[in-house]
Amino acid sequence: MHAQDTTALEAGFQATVAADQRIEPRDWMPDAYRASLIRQIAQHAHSEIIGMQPEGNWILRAPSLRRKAILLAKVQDEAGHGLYLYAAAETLGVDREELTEKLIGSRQKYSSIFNYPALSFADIGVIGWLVDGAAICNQVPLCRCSYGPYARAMIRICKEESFHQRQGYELLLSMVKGTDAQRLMVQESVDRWWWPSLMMFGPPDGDSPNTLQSMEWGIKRHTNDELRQRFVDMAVPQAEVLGVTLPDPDLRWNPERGSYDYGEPDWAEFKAVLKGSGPCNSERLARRRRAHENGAWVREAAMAYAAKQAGRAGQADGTGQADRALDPANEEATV
Ligand code: FAQ
Repeated sequence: MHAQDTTALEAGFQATVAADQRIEPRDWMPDAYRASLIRQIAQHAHSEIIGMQPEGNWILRAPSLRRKAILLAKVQDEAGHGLYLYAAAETLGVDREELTEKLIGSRQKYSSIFNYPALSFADIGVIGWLVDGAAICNQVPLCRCSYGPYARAMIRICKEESFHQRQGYELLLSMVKGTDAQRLMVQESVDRWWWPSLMMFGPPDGDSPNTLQSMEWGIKRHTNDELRQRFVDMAVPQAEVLGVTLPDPDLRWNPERGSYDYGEPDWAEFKAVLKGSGPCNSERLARRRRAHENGAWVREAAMAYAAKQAGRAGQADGTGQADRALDPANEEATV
C-alpha cells in the first residue's frame, strides 16, 4: 500500500475516534490499536473465565437453595461474559483457541484479583460487593470504547455485573444482621479483599505503560487512578451502611478534593501476583488447563456436527460437500 493511502486511512481512523464514533471490524485500524485491543479484550475474557473458580468452589457449599441458585446463575453469567468477549476478540482476527492456548501457557494475563482464595461464604458477598463493584467502575466507561464490538459487549456485561454487585451486597446485609460470628466473618473477608480489589484498576498512572495511548485511541476513557478513586468514594459509604471498617488507616474524607484520601496499595505484592506468585496462580491455571483438556471431546463433537451440517448444505446446493462428509475415510465428519 502507498504511504499516502495509509496516511489517508490513518486520518479517517483518527477522525472517527475524535468524533466519538465507533471503529467496526471491517474498518481500517492501526496495527498497534488492533494489538492493544486484542491484549485488553483477551485479558478481560480470561479474567471472566478464571473468575468463575473462586465462587464456583462454593456452589456445593451454599447454605440454602436460594443462595445456591443465585450463585449458580452468577457463575454462569461469568462464563457468558467470557464468551461475548472472546467473540469480540475474534472480530479482530484472532482465534479463541489461540487465546486459550496463550492463557494456559501463561503468555497472556488475567486479572490479579482471581489469584486470591475464597475462604468463607462471606467471601461470596464480598466478591459481589467489592470485586464486581470494582469491575463495574472500570467497565461502565468501556461501554463507550471506540471499538464497536467491545463497547456493545460491555453494555450487556455491565447490566449483569450490576445484578452481581447487588446480590453480593444483599448477602452481606443479611449476614451483618445475623450473629456476631457472621459479622466477624464479613469483617474478616473485607479485610482480605479490600486491597486486592483496589489493585484490579491496574498500576498507578505513573507506572501504567498503556493508559495514555489507550485514552488517545478512546479505548480507555479514564486513567487507572481516576477509576480507583471513584471506587473508593463509592465503597466507603456502602461500608458504613454494612457497619464494617475498611482496613486502611489513611482513609479519610478530604473536603478540598471532595473525595476520600486513601493509602497506597502494596504494589510489590501486585507485581508478584502478576508474575505468577500469588496465593492461587498455579492452582487457577492448572484447573483451567484441566478443564480445557477435559473439554476436548466437546470441541471435537461440535466440529464433527458442523462438518455434517455443512455437508448437508453442500448436498442441497449441489457442491457435493455432502459426499465428502459421508466418506468413511472422513469418519469424524459423519459422527
Ligand atoms: N491484573 O498499562 P496498564 C471481573 C497489566 S473482570 C492483571 O495500566 P491497561 C468480572 C496490564 O494488562 C476483571 N494484570 O494496562 C468478574 C498490562 O499488561 P501487558 C478484569 C493487570 O490495559 C467479577 C500491565 O499490567 N477486567 O472482575 C492488572 O491500560 C467477579 C500494565 O498495566 C478487565 O480486564 C490487573 N489488575 O489497564 C468476574 C477490564 N492491571 O498487557 C468473575 C478491562 C494491569 O502490558 C467474578 N481491562 N495489568 O503485559 C482494563 O480496563 C485494563 O486493561 C486494565 C489495565 C485497567 C485492567
